[in-house]
Amino acid sequence: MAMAGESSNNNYGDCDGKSHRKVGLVYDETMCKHDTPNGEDHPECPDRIRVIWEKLQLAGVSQRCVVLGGSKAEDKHLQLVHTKDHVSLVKSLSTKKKDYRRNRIASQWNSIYLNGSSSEAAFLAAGSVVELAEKVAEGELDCGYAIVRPPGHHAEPDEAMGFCLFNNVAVAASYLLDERPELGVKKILIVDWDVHHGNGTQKMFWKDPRVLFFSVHRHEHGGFYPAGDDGDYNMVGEGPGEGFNINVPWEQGRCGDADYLAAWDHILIPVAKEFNPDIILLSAGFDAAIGDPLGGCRVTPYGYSVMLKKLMDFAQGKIVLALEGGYNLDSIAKSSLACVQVLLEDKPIQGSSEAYPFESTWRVIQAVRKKLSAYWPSLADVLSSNLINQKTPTPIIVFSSSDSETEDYADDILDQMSRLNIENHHVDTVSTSWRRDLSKVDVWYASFGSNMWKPRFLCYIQGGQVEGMKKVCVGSMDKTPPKQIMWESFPHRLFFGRESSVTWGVGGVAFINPLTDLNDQTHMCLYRITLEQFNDVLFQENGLKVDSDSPLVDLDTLQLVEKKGSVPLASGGWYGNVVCLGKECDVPILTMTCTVAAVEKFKSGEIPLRPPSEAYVNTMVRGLVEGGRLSEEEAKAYIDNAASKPL
Ligand code: X5A
Ligand code: ZN
Repeated sequence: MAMAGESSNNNYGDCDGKSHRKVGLVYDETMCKHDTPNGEDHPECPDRIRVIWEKLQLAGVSQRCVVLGGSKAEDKHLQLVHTKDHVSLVKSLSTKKKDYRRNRIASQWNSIYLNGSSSEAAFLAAGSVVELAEKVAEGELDCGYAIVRPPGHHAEPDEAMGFCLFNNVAVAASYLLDERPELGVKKILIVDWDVHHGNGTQKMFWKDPRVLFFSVHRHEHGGFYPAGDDGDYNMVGEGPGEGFNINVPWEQGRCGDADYLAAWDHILIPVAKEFNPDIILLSAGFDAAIGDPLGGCRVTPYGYSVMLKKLMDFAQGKIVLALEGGYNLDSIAKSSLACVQVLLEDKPIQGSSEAYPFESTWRVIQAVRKKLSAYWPSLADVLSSNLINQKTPTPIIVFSSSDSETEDYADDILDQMSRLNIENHHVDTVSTSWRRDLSKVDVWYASFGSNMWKPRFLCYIQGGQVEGMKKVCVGSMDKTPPKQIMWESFPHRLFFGRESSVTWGVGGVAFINPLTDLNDQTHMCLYRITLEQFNDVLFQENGLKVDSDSPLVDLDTLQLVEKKGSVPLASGGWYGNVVCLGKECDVPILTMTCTVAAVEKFKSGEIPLRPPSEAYVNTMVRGLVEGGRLSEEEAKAYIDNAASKPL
């Protein structure tokens, strides 16, 4: 069993005489035994809680906490939120000795694996949160952190899902309210900062005004796990529980400290003041942390510590953290340490965040405030435009720093830029006519290859070079950044062909079949740019110079593309076919790919299909992940699939 338990102490007054808070920690090695049945890798792995525990020990903070071993949940407590059937099914898993029977049960749930120790771990995880919450409610401890697994917040009354078997936090909340009325806990605030929506917890307290459930999560209009509308901000609870369920559904990935703290300052904190909880339970998943492979967000340990600190102003600091998700071992260990240091109140929080929230963040926050202001008057004020107009600046172009030839490249850029200026001058006096006309027309450029990564695409507009690129781009004559960016999927087949490219070296580049196929979906990042800029992108994509006297796509060609769907260009080149994918806000969506004839040659093998190079894949994955379209896992699988399926 644990090296925990024995190191328990009550040394919460520090040697400097300052009184510190009595912080409980639960850790029990037994919960590491829950694992995949055949030793396959899985992000929800035993090392998650081990690395957290080791970090707290190495930092010397666990020694200053009251350490508790795990304790098993009682059936009757689990049944406060789960059905009898669900509790006995999970209990039976340990006695069903055959793996195949457990595998069959697991396969009937969504994202669940089971082994012979899963049941024991699940009972310990739930029981440990109950025990810790009880001690905090009684006042024996001031606050605490239960380092438990399997996680809990996806588990529904009659269903395990999303790596969760029992809803640990929900069981603890119901236990305090229903089984221990003498403790005087009448109102509980549950905060769920796991990157996923706490669908299970929401269900369990849907009609219950004693529990205010607040979940902030990546939602992407229902596309992010757990998919659907449950995590929408319109889901406010029902009956007596109406207004006591608050969802903050991010529309995109990459959210960081600024976004989370904005949700705290403009939603959670004002509501918490009005609700005035007797205790706070925190579904503390660390999968919104920077570096998490599933979350794609960017919260730093500093961000977590500020969020936690702000919550400690309520319920006289009675707060219980329970681990939920979090899959980057280093990130979860550091974030956990930052949180425990806040619980101990041993030193001021160090750090800073410089960015502003995303535009989409303000949109979400305003929508939530509007919807919830019917129940929480403090949300009724309109946010000042000074506040919501603070935006994160466009990321600067990243130059390769690991490359030994950096200096040559720098020279190269200077060289090309200066030539560009001369040409600019020349263009101004001689052949500006097409540029002037086309600069007045907007198009959406739909990218499906490396241009999905914004810094890479910006090289075609502003000039420059990013990690992995072999050459410097001169950019467009008009260096204005895209006016708008959005993501969409189109029913075209993505594939990779050609032996190598000038930009990425050996390996295929991305094409789409210009013909639609309703069985296929290609993710595309759409940039709203001028038709002049689109021509400069086309020039560069096809290896041509940007100082041409005539455009590849003029106003007549644009009309033709809109009418016919696609038009091959005189330039030839790999991307010698301009395709119109439709319209958005009355602006045509254009992309560039090969011709239908070339697709036939790819099919017959006359032109080879080729998987993309590593640098190219990495750039596409970065685009999909940083653009908030897919998780890293999903992005890799998506590209892998396109690169390996026969045409
Ligand atoms: C607890 C948690 C995530 C499930 C993701 C399934 N679950 N694809 O983070
Ligand atoms: Zn999660």
